[in-house]
Amino acid sequence: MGTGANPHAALTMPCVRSTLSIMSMNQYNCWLQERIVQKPADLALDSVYVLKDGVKKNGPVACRAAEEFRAGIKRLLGFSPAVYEITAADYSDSKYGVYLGTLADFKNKSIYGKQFNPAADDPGEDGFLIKSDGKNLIIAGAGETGLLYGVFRFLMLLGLGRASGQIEIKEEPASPLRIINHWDNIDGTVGRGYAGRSLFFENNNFEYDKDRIIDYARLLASIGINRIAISNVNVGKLEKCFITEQYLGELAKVAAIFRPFGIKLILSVSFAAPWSVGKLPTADPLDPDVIKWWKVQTDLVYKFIPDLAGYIVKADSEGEPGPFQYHRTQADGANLLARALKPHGGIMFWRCFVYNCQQDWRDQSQDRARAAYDHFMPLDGKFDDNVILQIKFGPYDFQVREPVSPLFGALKKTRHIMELQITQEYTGHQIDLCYLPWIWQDIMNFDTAYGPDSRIRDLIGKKFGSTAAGGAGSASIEGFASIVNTGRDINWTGHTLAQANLYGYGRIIWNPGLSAGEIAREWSVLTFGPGPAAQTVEELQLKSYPAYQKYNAPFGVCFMVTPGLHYGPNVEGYEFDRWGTYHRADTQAIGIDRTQAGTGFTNQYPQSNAAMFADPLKCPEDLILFFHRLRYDFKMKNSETLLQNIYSTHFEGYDEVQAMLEKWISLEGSIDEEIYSSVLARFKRQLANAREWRDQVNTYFWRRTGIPDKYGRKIYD
Ligand code: GCV
Repeated sequence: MGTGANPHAALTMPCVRSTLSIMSMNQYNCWLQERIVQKPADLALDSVYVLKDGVKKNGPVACRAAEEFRAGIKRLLGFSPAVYEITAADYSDSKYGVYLGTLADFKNKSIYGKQFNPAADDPGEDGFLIKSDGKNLIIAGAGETGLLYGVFRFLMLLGLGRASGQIEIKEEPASPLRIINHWDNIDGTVGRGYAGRSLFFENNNFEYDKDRIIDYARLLASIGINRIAISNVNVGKLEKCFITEQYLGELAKVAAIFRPFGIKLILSVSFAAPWSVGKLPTADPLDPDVIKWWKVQTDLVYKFIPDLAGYIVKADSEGEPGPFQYHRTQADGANLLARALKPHGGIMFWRCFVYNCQQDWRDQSQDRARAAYDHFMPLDGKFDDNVILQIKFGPYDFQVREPVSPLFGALKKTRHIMELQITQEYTGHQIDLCYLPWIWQDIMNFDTAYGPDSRIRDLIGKKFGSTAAGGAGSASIEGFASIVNTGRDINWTGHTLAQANLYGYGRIIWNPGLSAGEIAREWSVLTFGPGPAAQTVEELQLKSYPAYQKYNAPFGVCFMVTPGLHYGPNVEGYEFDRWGTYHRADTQAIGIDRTQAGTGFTNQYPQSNAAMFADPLKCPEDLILFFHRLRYDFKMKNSETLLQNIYSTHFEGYDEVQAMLEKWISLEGSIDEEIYSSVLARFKRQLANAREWRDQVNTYFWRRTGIPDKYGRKIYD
């Protein structure tokens, strides 16, 4: 929605990889630090065996995996192991050491006396096995990407001090699609970016530090990312031409950098391209010339990038063109592009962020929260089999707290993924600390209530249509896409502690059973090393989301944020605007009634969830104002009124930020100085922001109601 200037230009710290000081490297290396850890006593890590030609035959990702193993051991143990190529017969010799390969390489081989049985051991696509008897180590990928992920998992274990003794690990990612979306523009700006300028673009061109993009690909691969779109879904004038020869050569170079890391490119395209780029009189999806244009253009794209994963389109949304212009459906639009992609094995990622952004605030009959379901549910089954709908996790727009979109669990005949937002558009612009795995964990555990095993985490990754219609399998979520929080700042994410959000995204979509706490622990130790500092940082991460939620818009009411910019409070900023984001607070009550008696949004959920959300006594309290219009004297679970709870959460949120700042100050001298001072500067700004939220929100409600805080805390007139 709209665009806003970045309020923290003063905080940006751009960098070129080769010019970094050793200290800055601590910020730059994220969770892949160069830090000598304790070597597992008997593990023979100095000799690595790969099947002669095996790794090479397996492809560039396998070669990269072997190289990453070598470099990772150097990073963590300070020596480079020797890599030997051996023949199949040599396996039975059982030299002590590390064996890297794919399951096919190890088929029926006996390694250090153990028979390897790939059929029984097969971990599934992108999966791996790690086995160790305490002396030797085998890392076997289901395929070459699995090998790469297995290598990174072993290095993570080493970094965490968990790589000694017997190891028997079999892992495969829950989500087949693990996608990063950039909203970068060719002029170098980043849509909703808070970490400096684009990693890929500058001066209306592709302009990047190649070493840095390699490092970026490594970071992403180390957390399992396998797809990336590098440019904005709001497709600019020049970016529209990315599907032409003018830019395809450049895109192909970027694709080549990511390829050995198992990451494939997705291309953001404009639905109107046949008209705006191809100069046809129309972009109507049923027009034969338009159909032909997409086919010809897509054939050209695949000549340059044969393994392109597909296209992503934002259609009929916030000014982006789409099929509605031609009175066609979203399915007509998506299928048009899907058919051009089909011969190449490409996927059409079609976003469901379709809503009326020209609403009249006076009109109470429309409810933006209904839009995605209303537009897409009636089309279930009408999309081609290479269309994947990309659905924002909530019905609104990445708010601090929203219910999970009712499309999840409901769509049975259409492939789909969930969209998250790592970049902190509404969650503090990477000035405020806000640890997002906290909310993602809640999303994963949300029960869609479509029968047994229908929590979001249960629906992920099941083969599409693998169980009877209506069962969980047919409602499978094939993975996740997220708008990323990275840019040219030294530390990639502006706020060094926001690296945990990128790390956490990769980890939780790989394994949705991981808790926010486990992820915070891993990240803190990998980043700061084991010890009290890591423990403090872990604690801060875990406290940050609840604190942010408290000083933000209360109880799921959403959008009390500065319009356009989306940082800092503006209680009525969106109240009389066109975006459909109203809370309609008056002197007696606040919120939108989304029950049957109101907009009927609750009915988009299956019966039990609809009943839960529709009853203010059963509705989760942090969503109560999303679903209900309540009087200020409504009694909350703690027996205090809604109004009193609004006051209290805002006072508490501020106090919690102050306590976090003090905790951070306690780390002075025990962690990297640059990290310490840059994070300190951000905590100070966060405190100022929390103060503004606290006082503006509390004053607003005090002025509306004339009811004071029962504990007599200061509310300004
Ligand atoms: C890419 C929000 C943001 C927009 C973004 C849009 C989207 O509305 O404010 O900047 O545009 O989401 O997801 O398409």
